[in-house]
Amino acid sequence: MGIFFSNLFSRLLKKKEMRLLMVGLDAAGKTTVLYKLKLGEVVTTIPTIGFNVETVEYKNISFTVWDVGGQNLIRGLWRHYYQNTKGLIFVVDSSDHDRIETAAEELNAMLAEDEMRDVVLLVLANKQDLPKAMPAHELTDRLGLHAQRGRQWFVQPTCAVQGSGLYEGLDWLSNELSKQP
Ligand SMILES: Nc1nc2c(ncn2[C@@H]2O[C@H](COP(=O)(O)OP(=O)(O)OP(=O)(O)O)[C@@H](O)[C@H]2O)c(=O)[nH]1
Ligand SMILES: [Mg+2]
Repeated sequence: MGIFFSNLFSRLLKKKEMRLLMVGLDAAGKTTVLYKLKLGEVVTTIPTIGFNVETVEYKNISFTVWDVGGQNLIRGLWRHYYQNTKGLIFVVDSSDHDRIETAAEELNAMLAEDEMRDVVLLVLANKQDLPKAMPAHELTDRLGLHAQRGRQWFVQPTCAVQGSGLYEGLDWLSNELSKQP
């Protein structure tokens, strides 16, 4: 898979620095995705407030991963990360029926932020290997994506532990971003 990623990323990187923000509820699979991509050293920082921020720098791509959910008090801090973010990757545990509403609320709250107005959205419908995983079309409904008018979005089924679907998702994202001025 490495060769695919290097081709993809050289395309993603052709020009300027690109910031991708990856978020999702805890245990959605964000860290697994990050390691599976094998982009470089994953650096974890635990700010005093008590949540993890992981970053990977790969050439001119900066991947920042942030857990969301139960963090209402510190949501204001996300703004630092929104700035110059071109692509948002939202990772969802497709088998977590109990928390899909919460995931939808968090996602929609983020997308409603001014800084996120023009951001391209890639949803990773993760854990598709689990028996109760909701399919992409159901997640699309539950996340309210059809209400995202004027935004480019895409739901990619993935299994992060196996690495399946990750390349396809990022390929879509890189194509969309390369269309932007
Ligand atoms: N079955 C299955 N398990 C997965 C998949 N992706 C991740 N997991 C597992 O889900 C658990 C949580 O994954 P993480 O990558 O730690 O999730 P995270 O989003 O980084 O979670 P936090 O850091 O706690 O916010 C781990 O046990 C992973 O091995 C998947 O596609 N299928
Ligand atoms: Mg994590």
